[in-house]
Amino acid sequence: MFEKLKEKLGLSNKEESRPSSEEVRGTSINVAAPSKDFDEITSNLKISLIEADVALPVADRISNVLLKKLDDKSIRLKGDRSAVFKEAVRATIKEIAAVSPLDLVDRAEKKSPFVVMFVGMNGTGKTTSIAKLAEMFKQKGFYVVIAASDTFRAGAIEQIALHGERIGVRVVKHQAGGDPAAVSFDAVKHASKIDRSVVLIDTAGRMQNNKNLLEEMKKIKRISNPDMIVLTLDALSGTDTLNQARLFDEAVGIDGYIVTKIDADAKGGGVISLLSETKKPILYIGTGQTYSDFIPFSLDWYLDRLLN
Ligand SMILES: Nc1nc2c(ncn2[C@@H]2O[C@H](COP(=O)(O)OP(=O)(O)O)[C@@H](O)[C@H]2O)c(=O)[nH]1
Ligand SMILES: [Mg+2]
Repeated sequence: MFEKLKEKLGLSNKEESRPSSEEVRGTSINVAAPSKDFDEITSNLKISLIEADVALPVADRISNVLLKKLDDKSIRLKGDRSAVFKEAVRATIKEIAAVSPLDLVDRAEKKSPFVVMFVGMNGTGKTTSIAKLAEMFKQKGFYVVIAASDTFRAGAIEQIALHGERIGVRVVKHQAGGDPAAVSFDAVKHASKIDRSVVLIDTAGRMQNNKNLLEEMKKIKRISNPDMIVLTLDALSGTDTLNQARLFDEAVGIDGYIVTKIDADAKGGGVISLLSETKKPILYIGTGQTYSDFIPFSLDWYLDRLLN
């Protein structure tokens, strides 16, 4: 997924900027390129970022910070100049997208039952991510209960019940069309009797303008009193990622994200906007459809793929 941005950053074009072999043989050389060069580099970078789905204000911020970094000091380098710019770009994005990390397992160790409610648009991967987390928590020795609170979409209860059977965790469910808040209440009540328990609440996909569903989501929150609310976002939604994050945060308050389908051919910029504009952590990323295709998010890991 990262190839496009990498290419567009213009960092792969080493020919133009490579110092002569004589220069390279020296120890450390001072490039001191004229600042109009830097202007051009940063404005190219800004265009590339926007094309890679980074939101305009974020692309602006990145290119301004980069320009300042490059202007502030003459660049000393041994060898490949593009590597130096790459490092400057990496440091700039790290600075702008830095968010305090949040460890879900660590939180769960400290409170039982640890209740997490999942929200997100239809098809973004709530149910799949819950199954992946259920498997992970089970492997770590937690007692896992899933609340089948998507009572709205046809087949949703069966889908999560099947995951529960496969993984070997309890799924609390009512009839289709039933009250999703009541399901979450029962799941929390059941888990309260057991030490080191985790409750994962699946909910129905929300459409931006569906007021009933938004109200229902608020009711599940009120009744289940979750320790955390996690929003799932599809990496393929590009610039809409940020809109979704803001909408759900306004409605129920979001503590962190799971970004799914990183394995698909997304441009990758949405993640940078999301972090820098909301300053909330990405907890995990989904990298495929099987339970093990799930890894804790790290900005370094992400930037390695973006820039190397
Ligand atoms: N390739 C890929 N597909 C995923 C990932 N996460 C979820 N999916 C798929 O996305 C589709 C919708 O997922 P689902 O969990 O039902 O979404 P929900 O409507 O939010 O509950 C399913 O076909 C999943 O297998 C992921 O990380 N990578
Ligand atoms: Mg679902």
